[in-house]
Amino acid sequence: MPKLDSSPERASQQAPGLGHDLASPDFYAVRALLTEEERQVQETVGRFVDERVLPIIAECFERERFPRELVPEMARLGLFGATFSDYGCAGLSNVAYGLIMQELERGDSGVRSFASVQSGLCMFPIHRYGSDEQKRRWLPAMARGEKIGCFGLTEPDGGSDPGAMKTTARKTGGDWVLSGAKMWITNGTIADIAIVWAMTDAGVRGFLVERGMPGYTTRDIHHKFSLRASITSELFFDNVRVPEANRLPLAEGLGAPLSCLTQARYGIAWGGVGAAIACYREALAFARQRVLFGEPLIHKQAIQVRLADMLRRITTGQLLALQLGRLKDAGTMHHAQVSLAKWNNVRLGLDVARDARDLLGAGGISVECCPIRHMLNLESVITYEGTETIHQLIVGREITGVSAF
Ligand code: TGC
Ligand code: FAD
Repeated sequence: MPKLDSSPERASQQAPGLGHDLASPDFYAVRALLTEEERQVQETVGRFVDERVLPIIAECFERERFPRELVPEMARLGLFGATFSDYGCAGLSNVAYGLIMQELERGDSGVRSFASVQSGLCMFPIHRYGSDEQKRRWLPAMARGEKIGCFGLTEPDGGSDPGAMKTTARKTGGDWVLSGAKMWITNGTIADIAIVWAMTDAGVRGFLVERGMPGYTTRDIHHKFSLRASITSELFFDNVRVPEANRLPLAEGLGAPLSCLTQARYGIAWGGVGAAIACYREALAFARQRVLFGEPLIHKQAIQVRLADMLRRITTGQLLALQLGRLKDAGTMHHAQVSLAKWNNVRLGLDVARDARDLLGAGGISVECCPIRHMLNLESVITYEGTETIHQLIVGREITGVSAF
């Protein structure tokens, strides 16, 4: 069998075979399809996750604490707004951005969520739909991690149908007056700026609501069994006066917030693979060392079938994400392709996490083992950014031409 990676660190973990690489399974030599820069980005972020995220994340999850101390470090690595080449951003390819998301989610979905929201849901709409002044004011500070953003689309009465939103913005004089509430908002209570989508007489519009504006309040949602290392909040708007200068001038209609979702869903499609890799690695390491019925578990056919099935899912997810990234870099990606990838790769992450949890036996219910944390996190990931059903219906609409929502 070919040796996949000759670095001494990796080689020390290798036994013969293609799927054994504990550092990162690469059964179809996907790494060879990356550019040198993309490989370097993956290695750098992978090191950050190994050295800075993994040592603290179980404690964060248990204590319901977002590791905010990591934000400046992520900024220094250029992880925020990484695909933009202006305003102090790194100017990376979409594939490199995807690999960042994969590595972060190998650490924890909550850490990837923070980066997704900052980049895909906040910096993206300012970059795409904002005025020059809004871009100059917010983007460099957000790239440096000095200003944090959140994205308010979902409302208490339902998230799948954002076109039915009840939050309104009325024009009075030169200003807008926002009324309503948003729910399940990542980063809400720590955000300096909220990208808020509201219904106006002319349809959906986007507003930059700043912390401290009179009538704007936020509150954390507690008692979550999922994404415990991520902040999830409610936003309330009690007649908040927002100047016209804080409206995103180029955002017109529901297509604008939906285009932001495309960015975040793209990152999640890579992230699901990262979570699966973390679980697979732990299951494989356990199966190698756990001796039952006189021999390590890897000698058992049923265990090999389960490991093979995990690797099959991861490998198909890697190839899907990479081709999606190449389409995005070529400018030809369609949002329905993102839906299929988000659906497939989060589902595979959840399935691998659940099976790895079981393979670890009783120990698998401990927070010290990563699969149960990933499994619980992925219950959020499969719901947010469009539920699995919504993505199935988006693909169904592409096949049939019939909207069945
Ligand atoms: P529909 O008629 O399909 O679309 C209205 C207009 O928007 C266009 N469009 C898109 N454009 C870009 N990207 C997309 N993904 C787009 N989807 C649709 C569409 O072409 C149309 O344009 P035009 O010019 O013809 O007007 O609208 P609909 O009301 O039928 O809705 C369709 C549906 C159900 C797919 C949509 O509402 C939907 O995606 N619902 C799910 C909502 C959702 O995903 N919410 C996520 C909230 S944010 C979040 O969860 C953050 S988690 C953060 C973290 O990582 O922590
Ligand atoms: P609903 O829309 O009420 O759906 C309920 C059920 O009905 C689901 O199973 C759904 O699949 C099903 N369903 C819906 N429509 C149909 C249909 N037509 N046919 C068949 N079945 C259907 N939102 C933000 O705006 N910003 C954020 O930062 C954000 N962060 C989040 C963080 C977390 C941890 C979580 C859990 C959610 C977050 N969300 C955020 C909200 C998320 O986007 C919504 O939860 C999601 O869009 C689903 O909306 P809902 O929860 O209201 O479910």
